[in-house]
Amino acid sequence: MAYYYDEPSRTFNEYLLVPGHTPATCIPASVSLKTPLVKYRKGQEECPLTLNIPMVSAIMAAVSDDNMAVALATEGGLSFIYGNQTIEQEAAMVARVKNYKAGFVESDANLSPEMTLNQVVELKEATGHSTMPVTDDGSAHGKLLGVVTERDYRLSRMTGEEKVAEFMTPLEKLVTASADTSLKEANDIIWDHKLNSLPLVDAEGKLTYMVFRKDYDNHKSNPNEMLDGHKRYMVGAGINSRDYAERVPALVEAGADVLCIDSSEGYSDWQKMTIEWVREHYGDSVKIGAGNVVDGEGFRFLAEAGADFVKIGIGGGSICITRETKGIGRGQATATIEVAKARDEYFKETGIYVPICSDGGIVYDHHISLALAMGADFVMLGRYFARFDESPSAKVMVNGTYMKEYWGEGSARARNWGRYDLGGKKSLSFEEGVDSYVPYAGPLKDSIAVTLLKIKSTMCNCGALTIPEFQDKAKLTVISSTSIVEGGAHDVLLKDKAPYASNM
Ligand code: RVP
Repeated sequence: MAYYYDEPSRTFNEYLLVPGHTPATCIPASVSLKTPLVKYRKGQEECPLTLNIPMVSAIMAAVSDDNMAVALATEGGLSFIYGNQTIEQEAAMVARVKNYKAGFVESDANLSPEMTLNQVVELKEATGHSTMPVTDDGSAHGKLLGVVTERDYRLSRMTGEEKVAEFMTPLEKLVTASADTSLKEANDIIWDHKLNSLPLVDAEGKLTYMVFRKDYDNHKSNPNEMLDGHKRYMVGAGINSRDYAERVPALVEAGADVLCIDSSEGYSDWQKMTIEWVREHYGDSVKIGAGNVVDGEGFRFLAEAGADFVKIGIGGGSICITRETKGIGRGQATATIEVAKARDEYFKETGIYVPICSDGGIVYDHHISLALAMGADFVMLGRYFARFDESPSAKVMVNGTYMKEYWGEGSARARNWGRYDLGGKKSLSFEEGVDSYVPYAGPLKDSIAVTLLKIKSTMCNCGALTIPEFQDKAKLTVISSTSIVEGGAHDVLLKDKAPYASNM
């Protein structure tokens, strides 16, 4: 006879935190959101990989490319580059993150000396950049001949047909620095010479990077940056349980800091075999997460298989219709609570702490706080990150409002058979995801700051300065459907929706 659970499976929206005592020392500025990403012997050693904020971006083509990875690592989180692309393409994205030098910009608005002022204006409009290096072949790494900024031309007094060579600031009048200049040195030169930008050139006079005054200021104001031992941004990458023998070496070679098997259902021999292959070839030096599971049994299976972290969630993603198409899944809150219990039991038995990640179904910022309180070490979000400038998807106008496109990996658009197929014909037999729009939300930096502040405030209301303390002290209550209504604005006529009322 089938097994029946005693309790219904619940979502985050059905829970609230009951505040605890807040000591005077407990203020958001003092809260640390550091959290372990991979397994370790808690209490006996340091976790080898720690997130500075408990947020990672989903392994999805509409969410996590190299651009998003740099933006999120800057804020202290981590992206998992999507795996539903060729091995070469994915490895190239990882390599671009690892080679990205914060503050060093590969110019995307470049001129050749023969171009005209009209073309300069066009390029400025297309890229939004007003400082343009002039190189012999008009490329980002050609021989540097000069620079054009808005101070070099006056549209009202020129015809537009003038050649760049006639009005650029030529090389001999520019301050430049050698290619091996550090960011700190570049900044000193910028300040000493009152510059807005500094071109770096190699021994042959070829342009390598531009350093801009404003970027250095940005770089300085990111104390949470996720950097590796060589001060490079950290990045994760998704893999599947099919082509791992080719994909893993390419990603490791490209510099991926952590991998994650991306599957809608992870309690399977395929995942075990993938982890075993990684252990056999790389020992513990390659970190690999697995999932997704929704109960303690699934967690234990993957922990025993050697997973470095375990991801939770089936069917809760905003674009996911797995529950409708296959009738499998579990409310995200219940799944998180149960897996957290299994994680703690496993720790008691073995001394090994395997971090868990609640993946999907985060609609409001406070859902992140709830997931953490329920025991998640970090959360994975797709919809949340898809809304920002930095996500790879298109920004489109729909009925007068800007939207970003967001589609599931199980949608016909993504055709990510590696994530859904259970063996056989290497194709998507039916859809488990939809194609959608999400409201455009500007730059990641602005929204994530508000989200993190909300989490820290909630933690302070519960008297906690760290995530483990929060998990220890949190008191959670299931709420009735009428109290959900009471929790929003009610019985008033809303004048306007408050900004940041939710992240929808
Ligand atoms: P959300 O943040 O609610 O948008 O959910 C993102 C998660 O949804 C992903 O991390 C993944 O686990 C899941 N997903 C991705 N594609 C699909 C699908 O097509 N069903 N589901």
